[in-house]
Amino acid sequence: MWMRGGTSKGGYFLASDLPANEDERGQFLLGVMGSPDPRQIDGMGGADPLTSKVAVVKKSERPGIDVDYLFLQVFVDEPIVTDAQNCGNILAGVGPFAIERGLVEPSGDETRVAIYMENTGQVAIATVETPVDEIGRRDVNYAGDARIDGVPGTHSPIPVEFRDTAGSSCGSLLPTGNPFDEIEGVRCTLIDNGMPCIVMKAEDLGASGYETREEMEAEGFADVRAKIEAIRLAAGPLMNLGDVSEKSVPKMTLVSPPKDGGAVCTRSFIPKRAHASIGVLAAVTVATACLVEGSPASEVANIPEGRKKTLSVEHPTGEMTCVLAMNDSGEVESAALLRTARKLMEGIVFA
Ligand code: NQM
Repeated sequence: MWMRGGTSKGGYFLASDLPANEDERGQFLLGVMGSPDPRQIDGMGGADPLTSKVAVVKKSERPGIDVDYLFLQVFVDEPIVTDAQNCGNILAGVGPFAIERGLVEPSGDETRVAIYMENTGQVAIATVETPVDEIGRRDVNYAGDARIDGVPGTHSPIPVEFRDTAGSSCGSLLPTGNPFDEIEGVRCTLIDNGMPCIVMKAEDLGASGYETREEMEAEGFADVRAKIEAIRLAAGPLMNLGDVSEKSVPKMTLVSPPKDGGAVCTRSFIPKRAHASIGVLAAVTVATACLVEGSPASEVANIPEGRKKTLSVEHPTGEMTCVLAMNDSGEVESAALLRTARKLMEGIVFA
């Protein structure tokens, strides 16, 4: 099934429909997407990392969990398929897909789907609208009034809740134990609250932080991009990620003061191409960086009072609202976001 999940798009497969061998599965998915090729002309990929994504889903045998979800990033212009990162946008389509494929029985007008995210070993709960249709069956409803920036129109809401995401890939929230480290002369917060990210002040890199995606990918920004990549390669081992030269993590986010009444303004690289908006777990992680005392992000962010904080993370095409709940020690305990998803096509794909 091809679906849009949040602000990403990709192929959703039953695990049983894919080769069990990892190398064969990788080769198959490269063929499906048409990679490596900057235009992905011979495949389904959209010549953009945000549209060259795969969800592999199966019924879960874990107690209290409905389905297991493995996310795979198919690189556009390199022959790489990696499970080294999670994806909270593609996650938004997993609940509807699982119900459509009969892995989860709809249980009322709303069905809560407990999803084990295999990439990071954590759980997300997605709530999917499943009203009774005109022939008396409960079915996924995709139409509705929910709007997310980066996607035209409105769709049915899919609230997604995450718990215990700290250290998902790096072992701890702040893998170096510091609110910031200085790398290549730039103060950087190395942080993982669901997605390994490096958060830096845009001004420290000579950027405004309000560039468009096109400006960030233009020749005039090449020096900034080179600096960002040098920081990323140096930080990988410090974040317990090893050599990250062929990995899609850590993600790189420049932060600046909010411009549209939000909490913080962001510009992200994932990690080499500029993001059109911001990843879901990346937004949770960057919002968390704003709450770390002494971090560069905390210097530019506008943080509301209270234990339940609604933080609007501004990005190049709008904003993403994260609701972060804090525990007694002031740590982020859970995060909730609103996403939408839509079924685009189902059928047989050829590699
Ligand atoms: O951070 C893109 C996206 C993502 C990841 C990327 C994501 C997340 O926007 O949870 O969703 O960072 O490669 O789909």
